[in-house]
Amino acid sequence: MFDLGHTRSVYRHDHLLLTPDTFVRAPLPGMRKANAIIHVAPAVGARFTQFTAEFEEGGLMAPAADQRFLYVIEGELQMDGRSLAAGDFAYVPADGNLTVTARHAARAAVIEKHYQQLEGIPAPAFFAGSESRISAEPLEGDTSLEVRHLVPDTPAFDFAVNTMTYQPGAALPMVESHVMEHGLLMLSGGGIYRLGEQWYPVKAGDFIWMAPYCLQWFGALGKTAARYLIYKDWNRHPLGERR
Ligand code: UGY
Ligand code: MN
Repeated sequence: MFDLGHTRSVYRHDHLLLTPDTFVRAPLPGMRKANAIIHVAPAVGARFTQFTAEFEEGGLMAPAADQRFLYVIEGELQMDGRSLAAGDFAYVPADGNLTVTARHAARAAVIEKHYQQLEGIPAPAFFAGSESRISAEPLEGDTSLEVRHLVPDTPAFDFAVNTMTYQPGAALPMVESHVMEHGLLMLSGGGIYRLGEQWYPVKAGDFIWMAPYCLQWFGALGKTAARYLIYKDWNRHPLGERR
């Protein structure tokens, strides 16, 4: 049902908030019985792309041209002879050449980024994991805000993906502004996100892109925890040189 042209989605020079009512689905090359909702891409100035891959029964997604991180949101996916259920994730290096298949309907968050190699440091290898097996770290000692690092913090990786879980009322301790950009998918709950000069109500299913230096702050509202999956570029010199 259209809502007289109204939506919470916004597109500003330093951020995007995209709500599910504005999502557009189309298959990417190499997808069969599957669609992509491309949330962010170099088309808006981002240096990565993030999309939600939606699989039908028997769906397939071909290997990526560069490194790929995949987090299963719903259902189960098969990759490299293993099954990944909701909350499981996998990292595939640029030369990984791994196809993703779905026996039944499933959805995954997919992040792809051109890999920036550091001189003398070998590129990372494939790995898979499960969010439930990652230990939670309180953010700056605040136990009501837990961070789980899904990608090892070693120099071989040029990005990080974390989940952040806020108990109702928990908030970021400061307004952040940093050189890293973010792709953020709200997984559950909701709250208020400050982006640039605006404050937005956000909830599960929403996607946010924050450009470098976008002012950002979040406070969780409601009676259940708010949780999001967040990407950032990481571990590389801002001039992009191989050092
Ligand atoms: O890792 C981060 O920069 C994170 N604290 N940012 C955010 O949640 N907007
Ligand atoms: Mn941040």
